Amino acid sequence: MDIKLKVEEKDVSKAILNSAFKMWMDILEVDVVIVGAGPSGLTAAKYLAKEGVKVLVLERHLSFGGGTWGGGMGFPYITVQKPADEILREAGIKLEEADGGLYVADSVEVPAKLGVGAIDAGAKILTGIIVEDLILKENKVSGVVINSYAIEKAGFHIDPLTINAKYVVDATGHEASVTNTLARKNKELNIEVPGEKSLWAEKGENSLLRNTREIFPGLFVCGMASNAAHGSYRMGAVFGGMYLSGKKVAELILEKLKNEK
Ligand code: 48F
Repeated sequence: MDIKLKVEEKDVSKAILNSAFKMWMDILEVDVVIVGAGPSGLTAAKYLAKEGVKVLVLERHLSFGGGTWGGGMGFPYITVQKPADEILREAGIKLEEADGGLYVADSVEVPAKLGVGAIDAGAKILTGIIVEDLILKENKVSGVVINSYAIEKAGFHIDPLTINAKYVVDATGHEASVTNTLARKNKELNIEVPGEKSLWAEKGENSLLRNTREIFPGLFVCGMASNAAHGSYRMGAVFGGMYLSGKKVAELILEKLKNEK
């Protein structure tokens, strides 16, 4: 096989910079920013983008999938229960039946296919970006303040950039980092973020759906962030509530967007 691969260094840089510039110009204003590309955030992104909503997912790590990859204590499987199994089946994920009404899925296949599903539906996932604050105007969240996670990690004092959004979703998992930031920086809003309780799987799963809501004008919580924001239980390596919470937040936002028209 005699193949000659042609490449000029400056063309590589030019191609990357041109695409990055176009992309950044396009995402400065979106309908919905989802903070965190874990199971709930990716599910929300897919169901919003599928309906033509302009969705941007911001994830501080270089990979998407959040706390799914390692399964339970490093054993590469997660569990899901009805009716959330439908969300995984729709994404083409293989499920095996287990005791107690559970299904088991491969913890690498799940985030890979959920990510592809969100991207194919039209969502943009941007990794390596941390949301460090919110734009708060006239008592409404109207966007996010972002920085490179590498810059944050290095501890450099470099000012951030911003992205405007009609709605922001805190899908940051156990930390509920976006809601925490809002509460910490704006004491007069009297937002309490009690943090999650210890583990009680069934209670945790069910409260997750109740706690998935608009917690402050313009700011929604979903996934584990919604339980952390309400002082509810954690649930361990059962993920049904996460997918249903992502779908629910998408439905709540779709309703809001519809009423705006
Ligand atoms: O933690 P994570 O997977 O959130 P989730 O969707 O799912 C929780 C489960 O993984 C699991 C569980 C089992 O049911 O309880 O823990 O609620 O994903 C949250 C993502 O948000 C990112 C973080 O890196 C992770 O990938 N993240 C957190 N804070 C920020 C952030 C931030 N400020 N900016 C950007 N990304």
